Amino acid sequence: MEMTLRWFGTGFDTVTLKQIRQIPGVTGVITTLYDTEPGEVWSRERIRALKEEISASGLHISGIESVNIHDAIKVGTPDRDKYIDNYIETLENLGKEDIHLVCYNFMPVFDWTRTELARVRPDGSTVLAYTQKAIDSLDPEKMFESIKGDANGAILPGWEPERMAKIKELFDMYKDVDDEKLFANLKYFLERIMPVCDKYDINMAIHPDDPAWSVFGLPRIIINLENIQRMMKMVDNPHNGVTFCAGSYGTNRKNDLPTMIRALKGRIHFAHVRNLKFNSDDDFEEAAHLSSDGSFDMYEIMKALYDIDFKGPIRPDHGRMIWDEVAMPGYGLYDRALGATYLNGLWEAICKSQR
Ligand code: CS2
Ligand code: MN
Repeated sequence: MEMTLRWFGTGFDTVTLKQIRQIPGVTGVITTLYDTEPGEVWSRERIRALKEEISASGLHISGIESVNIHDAIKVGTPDRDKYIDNYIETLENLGKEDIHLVCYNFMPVFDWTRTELARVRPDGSTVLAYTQKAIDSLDPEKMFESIKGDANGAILPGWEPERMAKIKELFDMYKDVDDEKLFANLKYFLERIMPVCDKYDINMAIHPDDPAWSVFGLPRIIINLENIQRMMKMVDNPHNGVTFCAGSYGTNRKNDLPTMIRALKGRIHFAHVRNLKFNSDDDFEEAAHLSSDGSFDMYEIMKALYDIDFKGPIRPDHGRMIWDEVAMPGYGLYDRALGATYLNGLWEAICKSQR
């Protein structure tokens, strides 16, 4: 595996490449062109400029998170082909610039969903949290309004204000889309992009829906092993794989994370490793990466990745806000650096104990 950190780009991220370079063992970044909109073509020039900026800091691009999917593709509207053509052009440009990993998601309307962005934990740190009670009493169209005050001024990934301004239209677009329709639209998209992935050896890594169940009655399909296997079978190509996000699959306590990892051998192209603390089955908060701070056995998760001979990038995922840092919720420097260091420590111990 390669240890990496997500970086949103100069002007968007409070964390600098220089800081990332100084986290022991982190050699790559997972990045994006944060100011592009879903459906837009990424030019080769901009991709190259991003690459050069990152390599000048002594790091390299380990993958893209995300090239977002236009809603027309997820809904399957008549103009979807135009947006798929653009997506293919973006993949071609990434391939020509020697980038071989793309994380994306197929969640309708909202990307990840949390009801709080700054829940205070006993140690005084703040974290993202979810409680079903709050969702049940919330008007979905007010969701964005209800959390944006806690965003520390950051644009949250997947919660772009331009999209949220059209929230009514978005809900309307999805009104006839159920799980089956969403699967069919995903299949259509994957079938069209696989030739370019084959040509440039690009691994597509779908990110799970977070939380891993339907929110506000919207269909959500990338939620458990059965559905991932269905997705992989319906377009059976090794380039059609997954981002194994422990914190997202782990929201559903029926998902046995190490077992899932072992079952997905060869098709996990990217891993997000983080921990959650459950207060009840439908109330959880994000914890430090350390096993004892949350509900997951992080050793078993890393061990499973080791056992399947995982060679792709791993990144710590959301971190707590600690030491008075002001940053995008989940994406400060300090706690993710602690997370990366802890995961590297587990990995070293696993490797040495296997000798
Ligand atoms: C991320 C997602 O911050 C997060 O929760 O894991 O926003 C993720 O980047 C996207 O869903 C991937 O497309
Ligand atoms: Mn994730």
